[in-house]
Amino acid sequence: MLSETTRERFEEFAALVRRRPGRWLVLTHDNPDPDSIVSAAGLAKILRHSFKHQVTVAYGGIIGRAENQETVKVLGMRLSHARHLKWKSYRNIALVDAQPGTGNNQLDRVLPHVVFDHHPIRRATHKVPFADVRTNYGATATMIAEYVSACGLDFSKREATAFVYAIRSETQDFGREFSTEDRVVFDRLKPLADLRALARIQNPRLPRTYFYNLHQALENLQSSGSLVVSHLNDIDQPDIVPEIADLLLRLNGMTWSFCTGVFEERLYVSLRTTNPRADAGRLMRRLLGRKGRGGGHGMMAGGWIEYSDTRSGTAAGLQNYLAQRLARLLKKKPDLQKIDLQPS
Ligand SMILES: [Mn+2]
Repeated sequence: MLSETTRERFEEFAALVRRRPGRWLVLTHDNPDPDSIVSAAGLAKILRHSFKHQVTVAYGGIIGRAENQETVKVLGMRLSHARHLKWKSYRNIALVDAQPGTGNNQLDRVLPHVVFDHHPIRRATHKVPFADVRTNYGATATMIAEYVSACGLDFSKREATAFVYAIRSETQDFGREFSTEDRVVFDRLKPLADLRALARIQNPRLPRTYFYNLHQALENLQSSGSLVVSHLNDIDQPDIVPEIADLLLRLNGMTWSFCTGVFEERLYVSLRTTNPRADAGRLMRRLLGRKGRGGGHGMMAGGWIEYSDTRSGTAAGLQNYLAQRLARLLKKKPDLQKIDLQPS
C-alpha cells in the first residue's frame, strides 16, 4: 500500500526529521475534521515511534461534530488546544490537512517545517522545508497511512478504524474525489477495523442543538435554479455549516449548495457541487474577496469572513449579499426564492 512517490518522499522526510532534534508540534486545521485529526494522530505516531521524538498534537477552534469527537475517542488520543500551547517550547512544527497562509489554522505568520496536505498548493507552502501536497488524493489520511507503512509500523485496531472512517467521510464513501491510493489504503485497513466502533463513530448520539440547527436550516431554504441556499443564525460550532451544505446537495434537482452560519464574530460558509469539473475552491475565494479567508477542492469549499468588517455590517446582510453574489457568479438569477417543502 505504498506508492512510488511516497517511497521517495519518505526518505526526504526522514532525513529532515533526523536533522531536526527537539520537540514537535503537530497541528491540525481549525475545527478539525476526521481527516485532519487522523492525519495528526498518524504523523504523531511516526515521529514518536520511528524517530523517538516528543510530540504534542494540537488544534484550533472547536471539535464540534459528534462524529469527530467519537473519532478522537476511538483513537484515545491526547489533543491540546492551541490556546494552551507554549509555542516557544516547540522547535519543530508540522501542519496536516492544511497549508500556511490559508487562514484556517493557528500558524498566522509562522512557517511550519513540515506540511502534509491534499488541497491546492499555496504560495507560502513553497517555502516550507518539507511539504508533501498531493491534490489528487481524496484524503490526507491516505498519504499519512502510506508514511506509517513506509516506517514499517503496524496499525492498531483503533487506528485502522479511525483511518477507515477518515477516508470514508472525506470522500463521502468514495462518491467524491478520490485516487487509487485512497482505495488501496482503505481496502487494506478495512479488515483490521473494529466495525462496532466504526458504527459508533458514524451514528453518534447528537445534542439537541444539532436538531435545532437542522430545523432552522430547513425553515430557511432558498433557491435559484439548481442552487440551494440556507442560512443559520446562532450556531454553537462551525462544523454544522458544511454538514448542512452536504445534506442540501442531496435535494432533487440541485447541483450547488451553499450554507452559512454565524459563530462569534465570523460568518462561516460552505459550498458544495455535484459537478466534478467545477472549481469550488476558486469560486469560494472569488466569493469572499480579500476580506474573507477560504479555499477548498473542486467539489467542496469553505471559509469565513468577519461580518462587521464588510459593507453589509450585519451577519444577515452579509448572508443575503453572499447568496446573491454566488448566484450571479454561477450565472443564476440573484433573486433567490424561498423553497416550500410542503408537498403540493
Ligand atoms: Mn482533508
